[in-house]
Amino acid sequence: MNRTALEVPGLRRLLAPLVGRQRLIVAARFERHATSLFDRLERLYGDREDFAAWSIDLMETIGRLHAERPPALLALDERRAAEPGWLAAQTMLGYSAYVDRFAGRLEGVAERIPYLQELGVTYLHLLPFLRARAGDNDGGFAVSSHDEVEPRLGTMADLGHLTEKLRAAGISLCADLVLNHVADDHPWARGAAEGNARLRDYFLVFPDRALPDAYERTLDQVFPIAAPGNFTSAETLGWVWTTFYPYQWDLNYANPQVFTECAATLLRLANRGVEVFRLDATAYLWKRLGTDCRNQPEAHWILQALRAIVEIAAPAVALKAEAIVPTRFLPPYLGVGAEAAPECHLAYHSSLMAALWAAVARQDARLLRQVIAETPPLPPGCSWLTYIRCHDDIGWNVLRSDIETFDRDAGSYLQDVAEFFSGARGSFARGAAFQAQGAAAVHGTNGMAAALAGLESAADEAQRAAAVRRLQLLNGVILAFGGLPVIYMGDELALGNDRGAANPPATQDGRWLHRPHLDPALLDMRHDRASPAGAVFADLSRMIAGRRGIEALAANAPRELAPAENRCVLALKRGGNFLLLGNFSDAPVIEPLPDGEWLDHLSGEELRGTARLEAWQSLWLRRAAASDGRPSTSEPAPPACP
Ligand code: OTU
Repeated sequence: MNRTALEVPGLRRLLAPLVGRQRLIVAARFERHATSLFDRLERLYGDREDFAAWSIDLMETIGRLHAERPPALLALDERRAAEPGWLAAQTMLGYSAYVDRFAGRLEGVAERIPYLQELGVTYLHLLPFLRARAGDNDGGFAVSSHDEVEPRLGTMADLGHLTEKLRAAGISLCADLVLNHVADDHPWARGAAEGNARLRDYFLVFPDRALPDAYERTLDQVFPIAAPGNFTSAETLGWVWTTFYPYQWDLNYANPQVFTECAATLLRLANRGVEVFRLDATAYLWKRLGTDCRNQPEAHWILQALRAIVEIAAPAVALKAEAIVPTRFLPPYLGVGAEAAPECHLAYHSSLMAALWAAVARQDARLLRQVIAETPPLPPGCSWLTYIRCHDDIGWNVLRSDIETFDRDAGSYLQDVAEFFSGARGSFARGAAFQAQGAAAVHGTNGMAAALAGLESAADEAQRAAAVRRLQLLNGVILAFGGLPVIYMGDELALGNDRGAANPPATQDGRWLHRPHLDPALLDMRHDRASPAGAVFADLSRMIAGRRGIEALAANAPRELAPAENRCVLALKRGGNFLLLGNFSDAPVIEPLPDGEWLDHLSGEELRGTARLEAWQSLWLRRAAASDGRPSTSEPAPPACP
């Protein structure tokens, strides 16, 4: 197929519904992105007979949806095109919440905008709010309609009003695009089950167990106890691919119509004012026999094609990869690597998140240093999403290969960490193991940050203060690391576990332990520094405000590990004049400082020569004078216990 031959009719169909200046603008964008778009589409679907007709229809769909884009968003498209680095700025701060748990309904979220502004939030991720499956629905990740808001939470009109208000407040809305699967009661799944052959081809359906068994030989399991296996028997269809819960049917991206549906869903929501899409479970989009069916090249081509479409039709939009995989698999999602092309703007750094907690459990920062050393610099405009908690469990297995660089027995290492957070051996943590039965199994850990950091078990003032310092230490790293830090709702107020969701059987979803409602009493306490809620809120607010003024903390500014003498210390340099020191241990330590005068941004204290770090204390040091006498290294420093 001659590519240019398709681009010409494609462009014509794309522009057909557009007039005036918008026609010229879109034509210019097409000029820049069409080659990569058609290249990826051809790689994916070029050997199909209907490829030419399909790809031209896709252009028509894109043009039609662009024609519906409201003027305010067209203006935003132009603004963003002029500031491609917006997500990487150190002024960006994220917040993630379930609509109902945060504010009841979408209208309630709008009422909480002043609170978000007080915290400094510029990016709000609302967990899935589209119509979800009746009954169990994985917290909304089983979507039944892409064109309706879940009635409990509001309406499409409410969504439009909310995005308008958020935009006016300088807050970008991030929404989930659950592109890997739909609910079994979505019209596509219903149609397939009722015998519609066109819709059956939207799913991965097998008449018997032959192929499912062959695939299973190399597949992992996301919910090994609550949802074992990757296939579900559906009466009229046979076996349907279901990576997650049996009621979440994986979509068949080998069918180009599925790609069109996905692109159209994205553009329709973008026209409602969604500015960032959290592309759920991106690693799983393409299946290949004999592999773990994650991170396949085709999954990247799909994302690259979506990116090109966004560049043409809604360039204000940013894409975020939710790929919970070891760090070495992440760069391609951000357009880094041999065969890479622009793909997502953001990617979750789940290894950093898990390694932070592992450092707390082991009182040892070596794994954390290893993960940071392995984190490559990103192209301009891209950013890591840094976080300490989210609505999911802390998945430990992403860390295996990093642990193996210094400890052959990654299994025992992680087992030790997971046990620690479940409260074993007198630990201060009050979390729970997720999808792991028996002492040897390692999967994930549930629990709110405050409970994991020791607030729930704290019996006296000293223990409470230690827990608050642990939270400040962890939050300090995600704020200073160089990325878009996202606070999980309630963590800013040391909100604890949802006690009503404690101790469910492993066959149920234990993640509800850390999905509590925002407690209005804690909100009221936020300015009372004597309360844990107020102390955490004050620490966080101080760091957020400080960060805003430090350009060296932007995502694209240089990051480097500095040597640390104590194994429990993380020393992270941002440029020549900013040094984060964090003590991941319950004993005070002395760390030598690089030459010169240093000023702790958090306490205002002046330091020279050495720094004494109390248990779990962190310092944000800024150089008072110039010149850095001390060499830095990206090697993990040698162990030397306090
Ligand atoms: C994502 O998660 C969501 O964040 C989960 O809440 C959903 O259950 C899931 O997709 C299905 O939609 O593997 O790469 O706790 O880390 O399920 C995506 C396990 C995922 C999650 C995992 C995850």
